[in-house]
Amino acid sequence: MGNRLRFVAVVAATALMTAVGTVGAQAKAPQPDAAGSKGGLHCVSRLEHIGSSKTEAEIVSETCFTTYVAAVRKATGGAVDLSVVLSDGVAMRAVDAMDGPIGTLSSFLIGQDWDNANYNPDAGTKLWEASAPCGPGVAWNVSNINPDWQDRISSAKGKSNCDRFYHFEDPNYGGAQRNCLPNCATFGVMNDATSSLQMKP
Ligand SMILES: [Ca+2]
Repeated sequence: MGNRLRFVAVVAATALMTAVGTVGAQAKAPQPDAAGSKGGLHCVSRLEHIGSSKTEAEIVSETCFTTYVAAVRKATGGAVDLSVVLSDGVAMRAVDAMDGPIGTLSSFLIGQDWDNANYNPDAGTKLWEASAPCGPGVAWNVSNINPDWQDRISSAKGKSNCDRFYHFEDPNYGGAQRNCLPNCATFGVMNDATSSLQMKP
């Protein structure tokens, strides 16, 4: 077991023990998630930089899963597998505890958005996957998010050193904005209003 896998296993086990100790019966088994589909609530958008840019990016694929656990596994290239835990809520707390780059050489979870406020996954999550974490000169700007997630985002967390996660009302980074540094539990006037994003170090 490599260091990363050992770390993940320890985090997952710790989160599981915490959940059992504090919320007990709330945990429930995740749904089957063998095949990603457009029908699942937990969607991973893969980003690639456009041309030689290190900041402007485009969505090159989107895969949706029935569980958050399966979406995290996809977004991290399999490096973070939390299928040992009993619920998406426990898995989310395990990911919360991870600092620095989360993923492998070519797949990193760089940001998370929730349809609901307060990181409640019941209405869906959007995970942003990219080939590199945020770092000096490297950011991930999405000038127009997919129509199925426009005007939905109500909470957010930047990951993988993307400590500034900016949400904009209009495409191409216009209109009102909500700056998450890196987390926003609520969005105020920007609730259900996001059309473009910037994930920056
Ligand atoms: Ca919403």
